[in-house]
Amino acid sequence: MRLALREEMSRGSTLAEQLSWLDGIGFDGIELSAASLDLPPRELEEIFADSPVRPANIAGSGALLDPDPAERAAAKDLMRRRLELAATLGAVGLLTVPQFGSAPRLPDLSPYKTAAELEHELFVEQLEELAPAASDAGVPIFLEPLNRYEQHLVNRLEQGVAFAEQVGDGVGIMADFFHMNIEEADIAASIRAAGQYIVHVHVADSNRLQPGKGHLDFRPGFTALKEAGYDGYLGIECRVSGPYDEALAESAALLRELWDAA
Ligand code: LER
Ligand code: MN
Repeated sequence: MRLALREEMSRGSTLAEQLSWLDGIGFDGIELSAASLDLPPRELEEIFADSPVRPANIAGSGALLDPDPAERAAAKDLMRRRLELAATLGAVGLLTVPQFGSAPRLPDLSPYKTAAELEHELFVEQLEELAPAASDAGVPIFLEPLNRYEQHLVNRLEQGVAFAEQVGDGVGIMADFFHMNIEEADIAASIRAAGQYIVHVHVADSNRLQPGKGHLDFRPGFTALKEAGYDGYLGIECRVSGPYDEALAESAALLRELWDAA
């Protein structure tokens, strides 16, 4: 298991400074999701060449289901460019949120199709167009299930797996303990059922503070991940309570301890 932190949570005014800070507090990777993605790929390669901290994953687009066709086309272009970047940098894949918001933005065309049906079918078509690019690049697009207040299309792991199975090669899912804590009946059972489809994991506690500051028991989920052969990152994504560096270093140590004991 390796530990990563979101770019937005990493201290420093340049990516090089952020990597150096992450190294200092014991992190192995960074999730590229902010300003770094505006840098030319060559510059990113050079910055990472000077650090032991690895690019864990790259943010994909959250606009694949935008009602505007021009926005959807731009979202697919962005996904293709970022798949190439993920392959170049050796990231595990493209973190993709199917849509944001608790209600569809497409029109309700019932009795022909409801908005939810249209979204579902459109998402399959979008993924079918992009999956060959992911397979060619050798890095998957992985879908992030979010809780019902942030997303409505994919709330649980099994819903992400259904898309991945329907589309085939090039599509996986991820598991975020904060969202699973809200949406899954049994986190460990859901992880076991999703098994090999899980390519990345986010961790935050029940209250979305750093692991250790809420009431979530990570151990059954970690055991299930280990049984599924998961050896990727745990990416911390949370608000931080306490002195920032110390609090994160302490949480990182706790996660390593819980993982080893699971
Ligand atoms: C949002 O709640 C979340 O978990 C992020 O990882 C979305 O990219
Ligand atoms: Mn997340």
